[in-house]
Formats: sequence, structure tokens, C-alpha cells
Amino acid sequence: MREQIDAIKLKFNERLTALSTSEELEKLRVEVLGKKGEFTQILRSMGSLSAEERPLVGKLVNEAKEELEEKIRSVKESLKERATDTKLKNEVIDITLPGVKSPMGGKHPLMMTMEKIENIFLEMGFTIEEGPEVELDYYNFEALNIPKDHPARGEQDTFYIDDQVVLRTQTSPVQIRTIENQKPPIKMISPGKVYRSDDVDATHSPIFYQIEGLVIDKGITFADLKGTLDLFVKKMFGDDIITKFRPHHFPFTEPSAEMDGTCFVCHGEGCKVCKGEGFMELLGCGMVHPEVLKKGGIDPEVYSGFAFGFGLDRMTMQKFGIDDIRLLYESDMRFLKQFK
Ligand code: 2NL
Repeated sequence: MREQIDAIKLKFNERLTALSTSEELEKLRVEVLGKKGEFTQILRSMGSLSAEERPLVGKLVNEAKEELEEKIRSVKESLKERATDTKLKNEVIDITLPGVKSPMGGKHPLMMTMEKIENIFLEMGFTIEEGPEVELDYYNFEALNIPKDHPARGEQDTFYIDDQVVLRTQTSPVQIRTIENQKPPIKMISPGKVYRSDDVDATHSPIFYQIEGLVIDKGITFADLKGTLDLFVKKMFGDDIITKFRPHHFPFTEPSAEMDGTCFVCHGEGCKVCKGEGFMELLGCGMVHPEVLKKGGIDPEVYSGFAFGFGLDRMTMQKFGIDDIRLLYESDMRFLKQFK
């Protein structure tokens, strides 16, 4: 028996020094010390021993088992330490390496222009109002005195959701909603996205931005309109810009005008940007039509007002010398990176 136990110990020690993982260690433990292990076999065969031998052999077996268990514990411990060491070595981080810089975002040229315009009007005491992009036909057309047979109503220009709901084609509905909800004096601009079912080309995009403005109070005249818009354009494009007003027609203003400014590139000489005109068309404007005031619940005998509107996209293109509106919507970083 003793030789048998010594042989098990010897074999165990050889295997113990050879193994290198805790899985191998566990396998060895089960094979030698487990329920079906080699020691259990010996204990089972003890029936053939004499009554004097039995406790002696039992003692030997138990001592041997304890010895081996102790060895397993200590090897297990050092294997664990070794695993932690390798893990730490492999995962070492060189904190002296330069970091990975995340690229710095920038403002889109449309938003740069938008902010500049908003700040100019905020300085002049205007508020900024917003409203829904999915809008009732009433606010988009009806309340603005745009008759049922007006060409802007046609399917080719407007995205209809149903009979009464459209994607707004201008931000005027925001002004109407403001007239309904606030009392004069009103001095507001409404910047935002608008939608028209146009085919895409160098000057058309089905989604674009518009900024409209509205001033309503007692005694507002065309002189207020001219003074305000002249100042706006000077702050926007430069003090030396000269403005001129040409008669025009809009259903929602009377009288109506289009405002031109001397080209900020050639100062009126005529160049590529203004196509030799010396002037650039900047915006549409006029005195709010009495019908529009009435529909909004404001007495045109007591109050008057002026309104204006322009495309943010076109003004951005004018300001930066961009000749194709598609560039503003393609998100091509090579293009956008130029505007910082
Ligand atoms: C243009 C011209 C304009 C308005 C918009 C307006 C709004 C109300 C009442 C009266 Cl609530 N008018 N808006 C007035 C004149 C011109 O826009 O060419 N836009 C791109």
C-alpha cells in the first residue's frame, strides 16, 4: 500500500511541475483526489486488509491527500498570480503617447448666416418666433390673402399632406399665428425651413430656409420699412451698401416692393457676382395688406405694419460667393471645411 501511495505522489508531483494552466491543475486534482480518483480506489480496496492494517493505511491515505491538496492550493495561487501578471503586462497603457484628437465640428454656412441675421434683428428689438413646418392650408395661404386660384397653390409648388394640411411653403404662417396670439406692438422675425416641390437644380432645393419679418404698431409707415431694411442690409453686407426699392406685387402686402442693394463685391461697378448689374436683389417687402390684418383680428384703421421675406440660402450664397444651392445640402466636408 505504502509503495502504491508513494507511486501516486511521485506521478502527481511530476504532473504538477509540468502543468501551466488552472484547467490542467483541476483535471489533475479530479483524477487523483476526486470521488473516482486514485485515492478513492485505494480506500475502496481496504476491505481486504486486516483490522490492524486498516486504520494505518487510512491514516496514510488521508495524510497523503492533505499533502497533495496543500500543494494544489499553493500551485493554484501561483498560477493565478502568473495570470494576473501576464494580463497586466499585456494591457499596459503608455500614458505618454499623444492622444487621438477628435475632429472639431464647425458651423454650417447657412447657420453662420442665420445667426448673423438673427443677431442684427435682435439688436433692433425684434423677437424670434417659431412655428410648425406641417401647417394648415389656412395659415399658409388663406390667412395671407392668397386666393384659391393663385399659382403658388398648385400641386407643382406645394407638398400637400391632405386637403387642409401642407408643408409650409414660407414662414408667414408663423407671423399669422403670432398676430393671433399676441397684441401689437409686434416686432418679430420667423426663420425656418420651408418646402416646395421643385426639381433640384443650381438654384432650387425642395427644402430651403426662409426668414420673414413683421412689424405691427400704430403709425407704422413705409419709411419705417425702408429705414429698418436699409439698416439691416448695411449691417449685413457693409456700411457702403446703397439700397433701392422697385415696385412689385405680393398678395399679402400693399404696396409691395423688392429691395436691391449695391453689389458688395464691386460696389456698383458691375461684376461676375451681380452679373454686371451693380445691384443684387436682396428681399421682398411691403405694407401688410389690410385684409391680412383683419383676418388676424387686428383693426387696419388703428394699426398698420410692414413685412418682408427672403431666402436664407440665396443670401448665404451671395455672402460667400457660392454658385450652386446643392452644395449647401450635400454635406461634403471638402466644401463645408472652407467656412470657418
Ligand atoms: C419673398 C417675399 C415676403 C412677406 C413676405 C408677410 C407676412 C405677413 C403679412 C404680410 Cl403675416 N407679409 N410676408 C411680405 C412681403 C414679402 O417675402 O420674396 N420671400 C422669399
